[in-house]
Amino acid sequence: DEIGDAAKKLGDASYSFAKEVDWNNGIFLQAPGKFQPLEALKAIDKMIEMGAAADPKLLKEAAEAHHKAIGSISGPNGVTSRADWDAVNAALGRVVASVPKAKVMAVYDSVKDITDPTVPAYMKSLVNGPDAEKAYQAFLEFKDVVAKNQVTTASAPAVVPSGDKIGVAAKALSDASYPFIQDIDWLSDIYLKPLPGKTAPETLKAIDKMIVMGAKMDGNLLKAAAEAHHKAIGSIDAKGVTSAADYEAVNAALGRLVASVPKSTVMDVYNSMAGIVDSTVTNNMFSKVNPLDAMAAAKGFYTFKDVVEASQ
Ligand code: DGD
Ligand code: CLA
Ligand code: PID
Ligand code: PID
Ligand code: PID
Ligand code: PID
Ligand code: PID
Repeated sequence: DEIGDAAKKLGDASYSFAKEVDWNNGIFLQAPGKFQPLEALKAIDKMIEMGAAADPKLLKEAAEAHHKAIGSISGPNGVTSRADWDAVNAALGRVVASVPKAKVMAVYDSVKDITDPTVPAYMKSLVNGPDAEKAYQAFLEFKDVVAKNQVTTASAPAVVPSGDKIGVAAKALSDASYPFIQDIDWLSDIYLKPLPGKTAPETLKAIDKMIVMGAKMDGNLLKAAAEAHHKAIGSIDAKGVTSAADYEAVNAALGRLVASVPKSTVMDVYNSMAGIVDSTVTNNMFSKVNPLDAMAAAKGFYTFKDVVEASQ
């Protein structure tokens, strides 16, 4: 297709840049300017809306392309192969073309709002400048091809199941865990801190398992889960806590999503995460909330999971 051909040209002009970027740099975990959690949440919300509007099949293919690309990484900078670089660009170009332009620009504008204007020049200073300029020029040509193939209306909204066992169980889980949710400091910057003692390549292995799980999920249920998060963001209070009803809808949506993939795929995520999250992290989280609330939430979760497993 046209976007695939354009991605080859983009690769010709941008792969030297890709090789120069230190993909393992811890700086990418930092906020791109002043830490403003509620403004950042707005930007995430625009990405969620864009994801919810995208063609689920193309999202799945993009996740698969990223998984493949992780498999061909080489060298100290963590760069993927030239062929996989092109394939990721093509897949993302197709995702972008599957949503109306305004949804893409809403992401751009909201990310701009939280990005310090000196960030781009600083990033450029870390690589060979002319290579960055060449890559940007090629991106501008690529985007014209994407725009030419872009839809003007979003894909249909998700079909949300109702009256199912997971929905019923989600109410019990949410009643048991909402007090815990209200104890958590959602506006803290601790969630942006690197995991103690873990390197980027180690963390990437766990992310890869999540990508694999995402690629196997039912596309309609994934879209429904994204829509539920978008609605939940719309009802947050000053501390970032969503309403009880929207929290319940998120739990129901995520439970159905988990049930749409094999158990072993879920356990691969859990086991890889358990390998990088040590008990100092979970104990620290626990120390900041009411212990009884956390234990009631945990009990609720371990009951909920049996219902999910039964529908899996
Ligand atoms: C936890 C889990 C939460 C950990 C929170 C930190 C996670 C950080 C993730 C960082 C992600 C980095 C990348 C993000 C993206 C970056 C983008 C650039 O507190 C365990 C041990 C292992 C815990 C770590 C693994 C958790 C993995 C969960 C998957 C998360 C995937 C999502 C990641 C983020 C991305 C989302 C999009 O399981 O867990 C606490 C448990 O720790 C406590 O141990 C459990 C035992 O496993 C269990 O067997 C049992 O003993 C239990 O239960 C205690 O404790 C007992 C009774 O048995 C119960 O019935 C009940 O009564 C209970 O007590 C009541 O207290
Ligand atoms: Mg989420 C999970 C935040 C958008 C899909 N997400 C998580 C949690 C964290 C979070 C609270 C990971 C850390 C953890 O396990 O803590 N997400 C979060 C934010 C946003 C967001 C702030 C921003 C909008 N997510 C989002 C979107 C999607 C997802 C758009 C796609 C639709 N997210 C998604 C999935 C999962 C998460 C599939 C998870 O599996 C993971 C999670 O919650 O795992 C348990 C602990 C969790 C909480 C504090 C909240 C849940 C409370 C449960 C139901 C009860 C508590 C149990 C116990 C005390 C602790 C967990 C024990 C553990 C062994 C499971
Ligand atoms: C400017 C000035 C003009 C010239 C110009 C110009 C530039 C405009 C630009 C630009 C626009 C632009 C847009 C970009 C957009 C990037 C969007 C990224 C979206 C990320 C998402 C992430 C996610 C997910 C995902 C799916 C999940 C939800 C999420 C589901 C259902 C200024 C040059 C024209 C770069 C969507 C993918 C996992 C949140 O206009 O004179 O330069 O760049 O998890 O969804 O699961
Ligand atoms: C524009 C203007 C509007 C019209 C429009 C428009 C277009 C927007 C577009 C577009 C946005 C867009 C985004 C694209 C992004 C591509 C990103 C590619 C990333 C590839 C990576 C590969 C890799 C890896 C991997 C992980 C490793 C690092 C690597 C570590 C730690 C402008 C059309 C709406 C195409 C990251 C995955 C293995 C490098 O808005 O008027 O057209 O395209 O190895 O990580 O090692
Ligand atoms: C233990 C001991 C026993 C008792 C027990 C026990 C506990 C086991 C547990 C547990 C397992 C477990 C699993 C959990 C899994 C969470 C999985 C999260 C996945 C997140 C994903 C994120 C993403 C996306 C997304 C879609 C995108 C891709 C991504 C596309 C196409 C120890 C109690 C049985 C919690 C997939 C969603 C946006 C990467 O066994 O005695 O306690 O928890 O962006 O995909 O866009
Ligand atoms: C298990 C064991 C296997 C069988 C199995 C199994 C089950 C795994 C499961 C499961 C995993 C799972 C995960 C669930 C996670 C739910 C997470 C809910 C999060 C809700 C949030 C709501 C909110 C917001 C929001 C953003 C705001 C904060 C809030 C800020 C900055 C165990 C079946 C495979 C259900 C985060 C979105 C508005 C609070 O593996 O044997 O069954 O379920 O307002 O952010 O303000
Ligand atoms: C213990 C012992 C067992 C019993 C038990 C127990 C307790 C475990 C616990 C607990 C685990 C736990 C985990 C918590 C996790 C919270 C995760 C929150 C994530 C929030 C995010 C917010 C954000 C943003 C956002 C984007 C911004 C950055 C942020 C930028 C660029 C010990 C009870 C099971 C509480 C990700 C989205 C706005 C950070 O296990 O016997 O008690 O709690 O602002 O992006 O700025």
